Amino acid sequence: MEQALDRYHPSPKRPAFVAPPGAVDAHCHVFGPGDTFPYAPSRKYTPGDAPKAALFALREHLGFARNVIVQASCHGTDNAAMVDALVAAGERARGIAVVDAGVSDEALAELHAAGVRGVRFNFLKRLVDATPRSEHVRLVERIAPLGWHVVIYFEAPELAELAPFIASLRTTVVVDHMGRPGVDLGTEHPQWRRFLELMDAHPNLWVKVSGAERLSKSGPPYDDVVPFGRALVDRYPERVLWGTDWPHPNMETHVPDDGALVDFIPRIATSADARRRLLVDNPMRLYWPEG
Ligand code: 0GY
Repeated sequence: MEQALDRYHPSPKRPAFVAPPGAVDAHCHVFGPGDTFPYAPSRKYTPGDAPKAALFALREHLGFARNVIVQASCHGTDNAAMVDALVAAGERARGIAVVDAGVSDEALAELHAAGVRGVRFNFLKRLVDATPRSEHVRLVERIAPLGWHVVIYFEAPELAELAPFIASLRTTVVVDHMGRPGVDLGTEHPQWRRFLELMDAHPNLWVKVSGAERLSKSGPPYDDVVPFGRALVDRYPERVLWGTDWPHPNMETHVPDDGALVDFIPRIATSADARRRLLVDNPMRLYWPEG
């Protein structure tokens, strides 16, 4: 197992870009603290603690209003740290859980009451052991009646194999981190075209234009990711979400400055209308449909 190298940025800049009122950071995590919410024995990495108070302080510092907190692999199927953060945040947060297909109806109802609105399927081999596809199918049947959706995390080379499964899903499906393209391959590469074709063919697919710090080969200010993010925002203005990805586990190249990531937003969403949809209208429709 990797050592805990991860620490989030201790003093992110205050962004120059002022987010519209009600902006949602739709992809972030809480980690631990480990002495209260132990990390899963099956985890593939041990993060530095990133507790809810630090997330909420960041939200205020960046000028955002709400968070969608995504269960990370280091907590396995124990959603307690994420749920604790949701309960503390009240209406200012929603959650995405990781659960087994055998989860009880009672547990699902409790998660829903806390603010969970979906489950995450993680296909990254460096993060999780493989789950049989039949388990995913069974779980989707369990969560669909709650009105929940599926968040899916894969890397672009895996898409050809995963596409039939993704296409079979009838819930809303949100793809993490732009589908993790190889940005050095460029936007004309078949790998990227395949992802756009899937998005085109399935209006229930959404995508997070997050993860610039992970996708970039050139590093801050992530110039090489701009064409990818902008293509998605332009093409699917009503199906894009954005998130900080705080606290950025498993970063090997640099410690991302979350303020700089916020300043990346106007480079990929180039009109006020596109930014309002990305940061407010779309996440509110998906996570706070009651308004
Ligand atoms: C992310 C990305 C990563 C980690 C996880 O569940 C996780 O542990 O999602 C990663 O290492 O790429 O979204 O936080």
